[in-house]
Amino acid sequence: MDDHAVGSHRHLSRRSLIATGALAAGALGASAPTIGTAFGGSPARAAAGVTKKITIYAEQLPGNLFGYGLAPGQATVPGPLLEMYEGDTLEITLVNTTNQRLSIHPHGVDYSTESDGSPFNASFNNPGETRTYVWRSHEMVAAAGRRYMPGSAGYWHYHDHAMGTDHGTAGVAKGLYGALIVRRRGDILPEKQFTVVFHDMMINNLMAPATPMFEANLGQRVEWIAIGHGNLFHTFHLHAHRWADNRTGMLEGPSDPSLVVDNKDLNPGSSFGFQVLAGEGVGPGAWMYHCHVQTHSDGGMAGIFLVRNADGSMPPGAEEAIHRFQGHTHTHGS
Ligand SMILES: [Cu+2]
Repeated sequence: MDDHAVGSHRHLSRRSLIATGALAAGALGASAPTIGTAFGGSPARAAAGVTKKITIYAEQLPGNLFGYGLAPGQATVPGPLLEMYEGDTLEITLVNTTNQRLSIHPHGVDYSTESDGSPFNASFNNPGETRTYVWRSHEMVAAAGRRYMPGSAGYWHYHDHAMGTDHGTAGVAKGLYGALIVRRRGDILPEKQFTVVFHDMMINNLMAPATPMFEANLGQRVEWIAIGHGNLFHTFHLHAHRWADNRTGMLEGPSDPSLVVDNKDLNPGSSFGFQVLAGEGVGPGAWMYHCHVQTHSDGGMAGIFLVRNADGSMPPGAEEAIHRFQGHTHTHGS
């Protein structure tokens, strides 16, 4: 994820973070040291407060779709998975190669009205126009007593907010969306990452059996980022795996009270993420992920999580299950 770093500097000093915290807690007169750096010696290797500059190309795709890509001709649905560490700034030069008004609007991070990506704030790209959007992030800040102001860390997402309507309804419908992860230093990094967007009756704008098949080898640490869009309410279910319903999906100790789930609401505009060890406790196989609204799963909102053997070979029964899935007739729910 640092591949795109062009220049880096400390955009926000420790001092200014403290000042920000002091402002937030000012009325209560609390001192406000940041605690985000208390996790020293983390496996995550980014320096504090770097600015990463990337260029994103918005392009029209076959099938009346639109996508974001990190290079010309490489737009995809969903768009590229963007990552940053708390404290980092992402400076995005969005090149609009299309004949449509569009933008890029993030969830979860900090931005000015100029980077809002909404026509409401006159923040969008006209057809053919290039515009820069700046997404900032910050670490958790101690407030009064035992309280903390949340940092930016989370499984977030970004999407168009200008095509078709002032809410980007046409852009979202046509594929202008993607995942955004803000990590806390010390977070465990995954070996594989899957972005799953439940959008109307589709997954990543596809319906079964054309929906994505995600693959991992037994024991690999895989990270799922689930995003909801459109006009329907969904529930995301993953077979044979479970996660803690918190920021990371992992428990922080034996007394961590986080609820452990294998099914979670995934409604328009919401997102969550988690990591699992592929096939942990259940073994390899072709496992299903799907929307658990029955008319939606019947209607094509299902896909395969193929957990291969640790050596990458196919486990018994998996080929047959995949074949069964591909031959399966889905009725279209309304
Ligand atoms: Cu659904």
